[in-house]
Amino acid sequence: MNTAPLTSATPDDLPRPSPGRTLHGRLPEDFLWGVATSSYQIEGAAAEDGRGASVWDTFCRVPGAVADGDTGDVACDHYHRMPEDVALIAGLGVDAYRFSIAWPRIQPDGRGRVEPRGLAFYDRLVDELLAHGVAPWITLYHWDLPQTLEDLGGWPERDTAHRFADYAALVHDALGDRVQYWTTLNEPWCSSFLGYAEGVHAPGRRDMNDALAAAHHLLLGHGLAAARLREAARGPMTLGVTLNLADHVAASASPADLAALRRADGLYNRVFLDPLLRGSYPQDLLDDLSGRGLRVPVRDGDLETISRPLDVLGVNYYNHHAFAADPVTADEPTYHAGTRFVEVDGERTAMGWPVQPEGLTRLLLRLGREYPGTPLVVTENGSAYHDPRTVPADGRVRDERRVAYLDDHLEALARAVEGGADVRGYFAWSLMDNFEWAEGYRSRFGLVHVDYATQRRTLKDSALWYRRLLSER
Ligand code: IFM
Repeated sequence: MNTAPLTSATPDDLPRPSPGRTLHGRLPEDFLWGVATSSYQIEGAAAEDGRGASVWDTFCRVPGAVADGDTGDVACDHYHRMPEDVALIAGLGVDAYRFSIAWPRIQPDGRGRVEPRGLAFYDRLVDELLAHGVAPWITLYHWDLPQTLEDLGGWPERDTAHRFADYAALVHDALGDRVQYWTTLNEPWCSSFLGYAEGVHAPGRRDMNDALAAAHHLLLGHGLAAARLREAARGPMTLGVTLNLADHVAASASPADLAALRRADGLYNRVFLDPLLRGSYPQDLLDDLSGRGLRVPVRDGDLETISRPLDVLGVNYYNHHAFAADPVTADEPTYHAGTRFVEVDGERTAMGWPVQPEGLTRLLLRLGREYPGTPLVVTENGSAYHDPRTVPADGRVRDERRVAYLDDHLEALARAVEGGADVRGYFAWSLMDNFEWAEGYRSRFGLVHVDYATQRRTLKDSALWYRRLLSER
């Protein structure tokens, strides 16, 4: 166990003043504050207690797929350090902790046989959180599809949606007596388009029709799982789905660039928002796709299943892009056909992502305007930097750019609330440095520094700043 002091900093040393006094009065009284992680990014223990392989275990072994050949085999070793990590979370003063369940720990083959040791881990985690006064916020799927299901066709196969609903019901049977907050999917855009069209995330396939089928079956899986959870609910339940959404802009006001923006928005935001919140796919998107020989495999009744009311829409916001028309690729059956990114000036994070807090205000206001009636929670927001691998000798990780990023985005959120957006909570991404998918361990998103050689955790200045902000409520 880590017995070293978690930091040497004092509140007075922190870079920016806490926005607590100016922020809290502008947010709802019961605003929920949290930090977030996901299973494969932090747990490690990849081959322990009967856990099956996931698509990410396989993908990490593909030469060149992940930076530096990194894997999640050990990650933050959270599986073995869970009580210490829960104490850390509670020490920040958050109301809730958003984490995901690894499907292959619960059903090593993605169907049938249940692994009790996997369920027992999450059972202990939930109890530990509750004992510390922190509400568990469960995400059922944050990208670790059991490899056996991928071998049977993965998300492009309709059956995977039914297997997901069975798995969701199993997890709810075990934890539903103590957990109020349930998210079915995290960022289905990444699972479908990065995983099956662009091939840069697991399972690394490149076929746009497969990606569209995956997107639809993820949505169907959400709807089927949500129905099972509602039926089984034994107490108050807050049920939702989390999307990564962006406030994209056009590179110019030309009709061609505006059309590129419409297409980009369709395949990034509206492809999920419309089926979930309006019960239909956007017609302009379907027309664009069919013009390129592409289709979404919708069957009768699917959209009713997908569009049952949500208690909350989770919004993950990091940045947005400017889009211009690209006539050269216009007819290709690919994800980016007819559009291209245009570089925008300004600050960037270690991921190369532009820093655009104003986009969060616009996005939240747009959701309230165009998809009214569903409360919003920002379920992820944060920034990666090349923080040092080891903590400097004075014990301080001075991540002032992350503090500024959080401060500016919280101000942007408060402005959206003042403008009428119904935003009920905010989760910083991420609790601690972790496995950043295809980027491996290079980019650090944590409020808490992890020294991967020793697994020592150290609160960065951003963690202290967040803790002070929450203590000022
Ligand atoms: O680390 C990821 C997370 O798993 C999903 N949302 C975006 C984060 C940063 O890339």
